[in-house]
Amino acid sequence: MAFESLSQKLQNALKSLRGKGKLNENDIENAMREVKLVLLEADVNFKVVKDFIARVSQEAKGAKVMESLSPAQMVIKIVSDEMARLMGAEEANIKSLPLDGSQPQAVNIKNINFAQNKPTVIMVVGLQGAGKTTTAAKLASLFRKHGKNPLLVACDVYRPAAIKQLKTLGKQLTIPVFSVEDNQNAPEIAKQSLEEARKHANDVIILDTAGRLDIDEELMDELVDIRRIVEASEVLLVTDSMMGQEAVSIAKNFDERLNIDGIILTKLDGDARGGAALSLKSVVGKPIKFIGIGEKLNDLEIFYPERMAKRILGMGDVLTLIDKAQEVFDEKQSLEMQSKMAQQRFDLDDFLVQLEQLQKMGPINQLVDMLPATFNKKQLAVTDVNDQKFVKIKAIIQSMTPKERQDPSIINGSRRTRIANGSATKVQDINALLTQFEQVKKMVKQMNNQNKWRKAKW
Ligand SMILES: Nc1nc2c(ncn2[C@@H]2O[C@H](COP(=O)(O)OP(=O)(O)OP(=O)(O)O)[C@@H](O)[C@H]2O)c(=O)[nH]1
Ligand SMILES: [Mg+2]
Repeated sequence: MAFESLSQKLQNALKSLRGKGKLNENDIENAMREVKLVLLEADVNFKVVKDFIARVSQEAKGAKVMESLSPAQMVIKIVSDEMARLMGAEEANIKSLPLDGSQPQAVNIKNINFAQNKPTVIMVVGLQGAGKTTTAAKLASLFRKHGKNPLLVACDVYRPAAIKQLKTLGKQLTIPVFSVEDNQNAPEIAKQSLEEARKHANDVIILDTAGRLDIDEELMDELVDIRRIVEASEVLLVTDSMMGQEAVSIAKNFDERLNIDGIILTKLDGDARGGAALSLKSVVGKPIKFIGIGEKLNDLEIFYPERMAKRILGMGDVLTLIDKAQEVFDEKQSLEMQSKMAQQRFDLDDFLVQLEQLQKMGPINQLVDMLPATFNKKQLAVTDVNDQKFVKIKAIIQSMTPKERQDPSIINGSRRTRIANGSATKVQDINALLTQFEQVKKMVKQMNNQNKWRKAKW
């Protein structure tokens, strides 16, 4: 997951506080000294660390914490809140999903300034190889999921390969790409794209711009020109999280010239240390709006500071998990499933549907990282099936009679042999599948209970 080492070390640094009935100032100072080292090691800006430690220490030494029954928990909460603040929580970029179980609004990307009565123009800028082109395509796909009709525009005119790359991505997504061959005037292409968008009723225009190895005046002038001509609603800087403090100074530079609106931090699936994410907001003053978490076109998440802080501290990020589930799971189907679960009627057909949907949510290890450390993560491993295994499971279930699928308890020895023969598998495979089914049944029940509890709490 993102920031794995930072996450591990921070949790270790705070571990010493656990199990203590009461905390004194010394305990807190010792823990904070460790937290400070961990943050510096993660390449967080020195001044940012200093202020952070001062704020957390002051709050943690307050009477409320010292006298509370679970002081360690309270300190961890303070660290989490302050970390969220570092990453921009104060602005509450985006409203979270409704917690009462109601469906979110069609467009909940509240961190984007969508223009009224005209297409919203979003400029994607950044240095070479930061991930601009990929991110432009990912953004288009995300906006479409939220009911928009995007147009991608190739403004990186210096390399023919750049235009081709964007076109290929557009094709994969079936999202239109506007380009003008043999024209090296990026501002003019940007201008023409407004007309194109009007013609095709595109309400969001995403401009993929050229990168350079270093900040250079010529590029900045061009970007300033484009921004002015198209009256961009959003200038989003794409920057590589692996670059640490370097990413922060790049952002500062871009902001001084272009007055950026936000930052998209890419490659968080790599082993970035966390320094960029934790310093950007304080140093540059602009929020991180999205994060790139992989090379695939749906590997882009809206950035929620609170959720990220919780993930880093091992407190889980159940909300993102629910977001992902909502993208994949058909609502009606989910409700049906829930009612079946409640009545203990979850059968093997449902099991197959669940497995299929879980697979669509992404790799299991990405999901496991979002669960609180207290969750029995081993249980989830039973749902970790690759395509090959899935085909086998499907064949087995399809070789059962409807009655067997509804009530697997009737599947005795001779039925097992028949099913194995019918699906070209072994009796052991049938046994394994039935055990797995029982485990998933238990897990879904546990999740359901947690869900009920969550709804009741809020
Ligand atoms: N792992 C990972 N790779 C990413 C991510 N975002 C982009 N990449 C990869 O980074 C490489 C560069 O991405 P591009 O989108 O071409 O970068 P660019 O900024 O447009 O590059 P130039 O146009 O050459 O300036 C590609 O191989 C992408 O697949 C991410 O979030 N995670
Ligand atoms: Mg590019």
